[in-house]
Parts: sequence; structure tokens; C-alpha cells
Amino acid sequence: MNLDALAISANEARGLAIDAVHACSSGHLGLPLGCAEIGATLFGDQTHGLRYNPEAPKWLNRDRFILSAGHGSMFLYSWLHLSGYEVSLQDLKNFRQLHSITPGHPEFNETPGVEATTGPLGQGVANAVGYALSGKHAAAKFNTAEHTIFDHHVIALAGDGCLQEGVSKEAIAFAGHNQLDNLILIYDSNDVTLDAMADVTQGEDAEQYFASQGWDAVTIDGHDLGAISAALATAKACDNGKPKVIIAKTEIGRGIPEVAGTAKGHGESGANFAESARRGLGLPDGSFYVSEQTKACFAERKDSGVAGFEAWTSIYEAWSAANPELAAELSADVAKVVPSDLIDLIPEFSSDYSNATRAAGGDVIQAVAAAMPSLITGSADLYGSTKNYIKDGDDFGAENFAGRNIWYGIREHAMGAISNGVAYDGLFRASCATFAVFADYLRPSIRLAALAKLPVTYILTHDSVGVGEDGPTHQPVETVSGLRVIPGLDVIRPADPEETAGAWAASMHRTDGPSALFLTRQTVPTYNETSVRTRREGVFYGGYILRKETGPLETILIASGSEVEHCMKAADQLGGGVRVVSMPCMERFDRQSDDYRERVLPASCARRVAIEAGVSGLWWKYVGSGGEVLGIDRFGISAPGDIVMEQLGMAAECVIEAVNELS
Ligand SMILES: Cc1ncc(C[n+]2csc(CCOP(=O)(O)OP(=O)(O)O)c2C)c(N)n1
Repeated sequence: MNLDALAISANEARGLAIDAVHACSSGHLGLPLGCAEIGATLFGDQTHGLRYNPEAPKWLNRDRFILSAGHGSMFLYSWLHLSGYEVSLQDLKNFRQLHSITPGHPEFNETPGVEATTGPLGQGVANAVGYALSGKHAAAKFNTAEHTIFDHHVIALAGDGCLQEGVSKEAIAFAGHNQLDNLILIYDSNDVTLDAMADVTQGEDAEQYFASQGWDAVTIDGHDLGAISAALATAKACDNGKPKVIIAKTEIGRGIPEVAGTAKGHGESGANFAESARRGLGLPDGSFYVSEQTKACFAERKDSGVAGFEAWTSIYEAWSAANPELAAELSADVAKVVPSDLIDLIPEFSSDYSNATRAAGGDVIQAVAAAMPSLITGSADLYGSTKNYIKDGDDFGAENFAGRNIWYGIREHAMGAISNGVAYDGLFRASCATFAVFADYLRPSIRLAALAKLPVTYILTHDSVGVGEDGPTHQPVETVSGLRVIPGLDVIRPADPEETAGAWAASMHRTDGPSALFLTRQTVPTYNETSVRTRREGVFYGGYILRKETGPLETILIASGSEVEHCMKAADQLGGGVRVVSMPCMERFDRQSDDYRERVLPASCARRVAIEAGVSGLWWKYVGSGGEVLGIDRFGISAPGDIVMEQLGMAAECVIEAVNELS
């Protein structure tokens, strides 16, 4: 497509955005208008733009494009439509309407060509870093001297808002340090945010900042099609170990003179000037206009994308034939295949095993990693404590992108968002670890993983006040339940090593959503009286009978994690009418049939006590108003863990007392 044709398509994309925002009287025009030439180059320039095939949106070697500034969603929808993705003109007309595939902010799984759920600013930058990490890992694992299967780029578009957010700063540092030179960030530098001109809130020298992080930076006129194309060409060609940023100076809202270049250009107010704007852009009367010329140009562009895809497919086929094992592995990775016998591939713990569940987790991850080559892991500078290092997995980094252990540094938020990027890419199973109490630092990314149904596994150790001496800053009390309220997230808090094995297996088998594994710092018992299989599979059910009553059922004791011990000890003393239910995962239990739940917690038995070393609120639904919950509805105490637990009522005697007080 020549520059004139690109320029015309840019203005028509502006028209589409204006009309869509005008139609629903909401949305953001500033970016789609300000970045129209960037969009035209990315999607229209067949030499230096994105490598894509709209007929195969998941092509393994496509360039990945992430719109981090998700509020500019009409930018993405317009260009996907023009490029021939399954986003129709009618879909653009339904922008932001019920059941449309053009929601207010881009949502993964909703729209072909949308690579990430974005909107919370900054996340997309870190997702792109995750995509870049995944691309490097894939190239290192699967390319051979004869065949290159993966050599795509990851291109993100972000604004001032994304770059002001801390998560992007963490991710940018990580990308620079790990030399992810397959990453290109286009910075829509329009000097405007939402409330005001950007200089009210920022004053950094972007080029210097990126250079200091190990990036190559170039500043261009973001409306100059030739300059954008040249910058992309340079960025793509240069494998120098540095991620690239193209700082594109743009005018927000360009095309609507009444608001362009000002904070008023950011949102929907420019749509009030739709008619005059259309005329000014040289568009004919009538809305949602796309010229025959633009259609023809993009049809040609699509043909070249399809041809590129076909050329790659023949390389892929030759590679598959030459490397059947690698090909089988890659296919399994793409299909998210999990060995059906994974639960049996994790060696049983000896009956006298005595350690913390984080230590058990450290053993379990070795077996899971051996069974699932797609598993990668990472820690926010806490491998020594979180124990999730894959021993024969090597370290990920510029020296070895095939390494499976990622060193995130103390960057929890980016760790979460980068893991999401890996999961969006879908080739590898991402897991990552930190202290449970710092889950708050990655919570926005956990929420998005749940929303986007990403199978990320969080390993959150030191899961209660049992942390002890580090004191209340490090003792989670609300964290476990705080995560349970995120829809779609499985929070699993295993009680013993076998439940820890079950927790890992359950999280791996769950391919449509994230799981958080809460593991103890302190030693827990091993409940040998119940079979290994029952304990492991019990986690899949979320809650199960760990000790069955020996006489008529009188009382049910319910707990998760380390507090199961108190129930077992209390049951020893309370006699044969007591049932102990281990409830490692409320969400899984709640998904079971009525029949199963009734079998575990029969309605006929109202004498119930639940205990967990955390806030009590969510447990009431299992004990009912006739029962009792022993929790910790306050912050912890700095003292040895066992003393803190006892002081805060986490003890068998307290369970017994509570039972005896029930009518
Ligand atoms: C985490 C987060 N905080 C706040 C917002 C609300 N918000 C959406 S866009 C925006 C301003 C972004 O400025 P910029 O990136 O410069 O976008 P532009 O004005 O250029 O479109 C804000 C504050 C958000 N989407 N996400």
C-alpha cells in the first residue's frame, strides 16, 4: 500500500471511530484519531507493518499487537475490521452494546485479533513483555539450525497513562535487563492525559529514561507515515539485545479541530462535531464510510498476509517432519494438553514426611515440571523461601532463553502481568511466586487473569500469621479471603503434602482460569489415616471428608490448610460423632453438585465449626447461623509463629470450646 492509500485509510479509520463513538455517545476518540497513521502503518504497510493473517488470528508466528491503552479500543476494532478480521461494520456500529464483540475496552476471547484484555493502564505494556518472553522462550525451544518457526515481534501501543503506571516501569526494567529485543513499544506521546495536559503530572525525558533501562529509543512524528514505517523497519531489523521504543509525537484527537491537542480530545466530546469532522477529513456524508479503494488495498494486504502465512506453513511442515518430537510437544503446548495421569506422576510423600507445604510444593513442582515441559515458573526474588525453583530448568535470560526459571526481581505487579502475557500467548503454562501477603502487589493482574480466563498459577507462601517473627506486615490475615472474592480465581490452601500435590495437579488441569496456591511457612502434619488418593483428589472437589465419623454424625469441623490440624486434634478428643472436612478450595467445592456437597456437609447436621487463620466472613456459608467460625479478624502480632497462632485462637482447645458452646 502506498503512502497516499495509507493516508486515506487513516482518515477513514478516524471516521469509523468518530461514528462509533457518536453512535453510543461514549468511548474515547483521542487515541484512535491521534494514532490513525500508526494504525495505518501497522495494519496496512505490508513490508514493515505487522505480520498477520486475519484468517488465522492465532498463527503461531504472527506479530502480536497489544493495545495497552485499552481505552482507545475503537482504534483496534477499526483496524481489525479494515484488515479483514471477523469484525464487521455492524460490529463497529454495535460498539459498547450488549453482547457485541466490540466492548468498551478490548477483551481477550471476545474479539478475533484482540491479544489481551486491556483498560487498566500499564497492564498491556507488561503483558507485551510477557508475550516477548514467551516468544524468546519459544524460539529457543523450538527453532532449529535448519528451520525458524518463531521469529515474530511483539508490538505494544501505550500512552502517557500506561507509562505513568508503576507496573509498566517494572516491566520495562525487566525487558531491558533480559534483553527482549523482540519487543517494540510505540509510545503515543501526545502530551495529554485525561484531566489535563501531561506536563501537569510528568516531566521525564522519555528517551533518556528508556535508554537508562537498556532500550533503544527514537522519537518521530507520529503522523508521518514514512517515519513510522522506517522506525518499525529499524526496530524489527535490529537484534541487538535491546527492546525498542518508538516515541511517536502525535496530536490527540487529530481530525476534530475543536478538541484536538487538548484534554477535551481524550474522550467522547469530539463526537459532537462528527459531521464537520467528517467533512474536514475529506469523507463523504453518511457514517461508517470505507472507500472501495481502501477495501481493495486491504484485500491486497490480506493476500500478502495469507501468502506469508502459507510460506511459514511450509517451513513449519518441514520442521515438523524433521523434528517429530518437538512438533508433538509444540502441538501439545498449544492445545494446553495436561497428562491425564498427572496426579499419579507426582511421587507420594513418605508417611513420616514432616515439613511445610511450601517445602512439599518445592518437591511437587519438580515432578510437575518433568511431566509438563510447558511449565515455567518465576519468583519475585524469593526462590529461597517460595521454593518453586525448577531444579533442572535453568535460568531464563539472554544467555539462555530456554531457561524455565524466571528471575523477576522485586517486581510483583509486573510478575503478575508478565505471567498473564505468557498465558495470553498460550504456549506455556506460567507460574510465579511471592509471599502471600504481597499478593496485594499483583492483585490487579490476578483480577485480569481471572477475567480473561488465563491459567496462571500463583504460588503464595507464608500464608498466615504462622509466618511469626516478621510480624503483622508479613502476616496475611485478609489476603486469602480477599482473593476468594475474585470471580473465576481458585484459591487453594492445602493442608498437607498430599493435598499440595493435589493442588498443583488441580491448577494444571484447570486451563480456563487462574489458581492461587497458598502454602505454609511452618511445618504441618501428614494425614496418613486417609489415603493419598483421597487427599489428592479431595482438592479437585474443593472439600472432602478427611476423617469420617465412626458413630452417628453429631458435629462437623471444617478447615483449610494448617488449621486442619486443630480439627483433627479436636476430633480426637470430641469422640466418634465428629466429622472433619478439609476444605482446601471453596470455589471448587461450590462448583460441585448439590448431591456431592450434601454428602460432605449434610444439612441434617447443623453443629458445625469452621476454623481458618484469616478473616472469618466467608466461612459462615458453610457453618450456617447455628454454627461458629474461628478466624482472625484483626492484624497479627510479631512473635514466634506458634505463639501468634495460639494467642489468636488457632488451637484445638478453641475448636473444642466452640463445639461445646454450640447447642
Ligand atoms: C489504572 C487506570 N487508572 C485510570 C484509568 C482511567 N483512565 C483512562 S484513560 C486515562 C488517561 C490516560 O492518558 P493517556 O495514556 O495519555 O491517554 P490519551 O489521553 O492520550 O488517550 C485515564 C486516567 C484507567 N483506565 N486505568
